[in-house]
Amino acid sequence: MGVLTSEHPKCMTDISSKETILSRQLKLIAEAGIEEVVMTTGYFDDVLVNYCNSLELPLKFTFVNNPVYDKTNYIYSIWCAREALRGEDIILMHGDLVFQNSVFDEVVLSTSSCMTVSSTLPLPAKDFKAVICDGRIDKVGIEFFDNALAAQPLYKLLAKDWDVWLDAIDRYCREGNTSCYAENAFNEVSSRCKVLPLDIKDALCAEIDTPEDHAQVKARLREIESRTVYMCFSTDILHSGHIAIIRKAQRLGRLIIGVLSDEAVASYRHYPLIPFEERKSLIGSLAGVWKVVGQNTLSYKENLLVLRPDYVVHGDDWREGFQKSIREEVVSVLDGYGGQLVEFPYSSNPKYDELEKMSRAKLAMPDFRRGRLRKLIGMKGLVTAIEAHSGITGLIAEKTTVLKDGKTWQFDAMWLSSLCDSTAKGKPDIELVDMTSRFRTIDDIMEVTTKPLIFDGDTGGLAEHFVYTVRSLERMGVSMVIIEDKVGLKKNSLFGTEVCQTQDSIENFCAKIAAGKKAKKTSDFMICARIESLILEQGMEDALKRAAAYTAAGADAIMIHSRRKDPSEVFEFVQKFRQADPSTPLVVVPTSFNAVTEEEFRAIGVNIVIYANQLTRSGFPAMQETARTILKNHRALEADAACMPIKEIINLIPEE
Ligand code: SPV
Ligand code: MG
Repeated sequence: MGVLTSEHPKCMTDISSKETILSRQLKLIAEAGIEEVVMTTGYFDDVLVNYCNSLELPLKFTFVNNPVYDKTNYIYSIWCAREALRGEDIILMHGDLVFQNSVFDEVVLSTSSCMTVSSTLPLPAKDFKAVICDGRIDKVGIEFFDNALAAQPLYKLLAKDWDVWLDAIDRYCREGNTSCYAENAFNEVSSRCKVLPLDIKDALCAEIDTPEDHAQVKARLREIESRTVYMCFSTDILHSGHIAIIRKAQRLGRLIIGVLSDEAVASYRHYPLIPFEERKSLIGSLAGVWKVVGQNTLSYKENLLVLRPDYVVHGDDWREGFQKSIREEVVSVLDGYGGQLVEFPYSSNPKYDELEKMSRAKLAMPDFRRGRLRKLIGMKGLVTAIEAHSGITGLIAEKTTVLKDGKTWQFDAMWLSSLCDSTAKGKPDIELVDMTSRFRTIDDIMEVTTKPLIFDGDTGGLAEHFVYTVRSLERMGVSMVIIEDKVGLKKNSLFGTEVCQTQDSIENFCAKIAAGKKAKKTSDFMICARIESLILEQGMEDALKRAAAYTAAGADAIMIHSRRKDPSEVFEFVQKFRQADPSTPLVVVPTSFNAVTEEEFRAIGVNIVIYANQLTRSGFPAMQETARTILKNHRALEADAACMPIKEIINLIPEE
């Protein structure tokens, strides 16, 4: 090695601008959580000791000097250190060995004793080769060529195997055989210590013996360390499991983390507790993260094609479930440019499940839940809500997800319909079910869900009463109340003009809105004015006039209702309203005009689509049919096919 080693031992040779062979080895050892290092020294003993201490790594060193290092081989150095080594599982390595992180990780994680070998490298003329017999290492030396693989002196040795080898070293040295390799002693006892070959193929694990080796290893290390690794993070509660996977991923190269957008997180999990920008800066400040970027969709494709990382890292849990198709797409994109997927075993941890539960619980709290509807509108442009009138329908709204076109779909919010709440209680939808009872339904739903709730406030009652309703709803964490501009005995709008219904005056209704606005305590809570002009056949002009007046009175949103199958009057209203008012959120309830898709509504400027009664309307006939079947047959057998199995119904709602 000439001038490179004229002032220090070979292991202190630089292999990059910031590392020597030894500092790199010791850093990897410390990162793997190993605490004790036994180092045999010889040449420049004091330089080496001072150097190791100057690195300030969390390692406890035991230095053992071989006083006759120039006359013996490393078998004797090990013998000198035998007392410090006996009875322990150890990693054994030569001081001039350079290996990439993943090689060391594999050695450390090996559950049996092993030696690194390569099935792809040509057999070296002068260096170690290992003879493999019955799947284990039989002989190690430079002289073996048959049944042999290139091998490097990097071992994991379990105490039971190592002690056998150490005894053989002991025997050798006592007999004066101190100029051979320690492996000569191993070869005599290999049948009694089971060391398996660990095939590292083309990965870097090389000794530096010459200036040429040195230049080559430096260049390979530079290439390896400039590799990039990509991971996607959606979490807003960072725990030690995340840190552990970041640590592992960064060992493969420069770690880029794609932080999932709020919208993408909300589409498959729940609304993030911490907004995107904050999650991004939090993750970007973690040690070992080279770069953070946004990931706008659950699909990795867009980012992978731009960043072309050498590796994508993920837990192996995504091989099943809704992430399976995302994984398949990642594999195919990586195949396209020669990238590699690295999957770490996923183990669910009750501690982390508990944290996830706590964050869900937080989402359900009034202050967290209330503002989420406004945020979702801002984020998505168009949000969907489905009817809920009980705990169980709330759970359906909360948990139903559909995987389609590689995306996960779920409802954004819940609609506590007066029609369905009344129907569930066997009562007509005429404001007969009083607020106390309606609040109980809110409680039932809130208790088992986290999504925002839109409350159907009917007419809102007298303005003097409405202010109290607003405060109660706001306190409970409801996001929006919708009140309709009718007075007197309210009937369901879908009756239209078939029954007697009276529309409120603009002045009166504006006063009610203004009173509600004054009563509310947070900017999160929204009061939506519902216009019944089209239902009551008062014409488009009236509807638009009212919309302008209601927004001027402070309405946070406008709902336009219609009971026509043909959506043209709703479309006309939305388009005309949007010309005058580009921002006030617009709500529709497409019960009659149900052929219109969400995308069509979005395109004309609608912000909330409410599926107001479909769960009640589908559940009721199913129950009625089951009752009839039992009556007809005088037993329940025939009804069973339409029923959910008992086991499923009792498991439907897990106990907390
Ligand atoms: C409800 O669901 O109670 C509504 C919407 O108010 S509608 O029934 O269409 O009037
Ligand atoms: Mg209603």
